[in-house]
Amino acid sequence: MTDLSSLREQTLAAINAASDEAALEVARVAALGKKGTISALLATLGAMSPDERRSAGAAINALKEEAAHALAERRTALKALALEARLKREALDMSLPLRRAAIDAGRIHPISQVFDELTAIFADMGFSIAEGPDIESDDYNFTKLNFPPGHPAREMHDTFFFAPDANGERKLLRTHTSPVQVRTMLSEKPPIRVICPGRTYRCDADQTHTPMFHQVEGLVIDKSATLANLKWVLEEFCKAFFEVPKVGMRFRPSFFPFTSPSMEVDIQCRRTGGEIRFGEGEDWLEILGCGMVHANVLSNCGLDPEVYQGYAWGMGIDRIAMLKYGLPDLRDFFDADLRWIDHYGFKPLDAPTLAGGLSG
Ligand code: 2NL
Repeated sequence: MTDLSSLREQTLAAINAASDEAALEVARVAALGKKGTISALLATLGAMSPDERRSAGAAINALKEEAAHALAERRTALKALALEARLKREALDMSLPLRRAAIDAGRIHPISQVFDELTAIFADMGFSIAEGPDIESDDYNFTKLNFPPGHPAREMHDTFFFAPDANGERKLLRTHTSPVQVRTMLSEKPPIRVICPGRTYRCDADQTHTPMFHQVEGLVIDKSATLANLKWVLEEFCKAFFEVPKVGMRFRPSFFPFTSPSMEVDIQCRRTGGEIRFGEGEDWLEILGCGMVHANVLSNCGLDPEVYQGYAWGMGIDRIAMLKYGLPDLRDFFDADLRWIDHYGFKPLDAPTLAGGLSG
């Protein structure tokens, strides 16, 4: 019986010392497995006399039951411990800020937004979008547009010139998007209705000028494309863009080498305390230049001015983006400041449409 009581102590100690379920299984097999200590004792019963068997059998079976009970208790305790450890390990930190989904974190730059708005407005009027290279020939940027070499109007378009190539030709960074219209006239048959958005460059840098800026120009060529049509297109554009039901417009005579007659266009507005409202008030704000395409430009681009005529206009995107969205400083546009774009930018899924609203 001393054997039995020390076996009992050993077995219970091993069970209670098991620190995880695997160790507990080892203890179970050692005591109650086929070759376990208690199973071995049970196997000795067969060789005993009936009397011995009665008393030893009861004691051994009691030990077996006690061991089984201890195993079950230890298993429950280990499960509880494991759960507690897991809860501690996997605790949620409620103080962490929510991570913004990529689609919510990105913002559309106001210039891209204005490009998209212009695209929606002019696409609705049957215009297509044309694009061309930023690096242009002198011919497409100037000469074909009726700025011959030495013409004084070239002085307003000082830009960045590349070293002469093998033919002595000096490429340049385009000073307006007009060369895109030149390319369109040279490659397509009238009727032509295009708008040409893009980057443009001039040798200029101060509070209101950056060396790279953005323009949109429009061009219509047809057998009959008149000044009256031009005025209608621009008025529809202004109402749609500034999101007002009507707007006063003023056409003042001006000069551009590529148009004749040429005009600058002002729109009616009211300035109150740093805010501008369009379509009301007594103030005027210049927003674009326009005119009838010069006969020289038509013939330089392969169109017979006796058959075709056209109108064109051009405007600075950066400037109209500043006006529409109340952006105070042009230089902020190009600083790549994430806080600025977060504040002034537009949500990527709020694409401007005429039906759904241009600026949300
Ligand atoms: C302005 C004025 C203008 C044009 C651009 C143009 C293009 C061709 C032929 C004729 Cl190919 N005209 N473009 C016409 C008038 C004015 O821009 O102040 N832009 C910021």
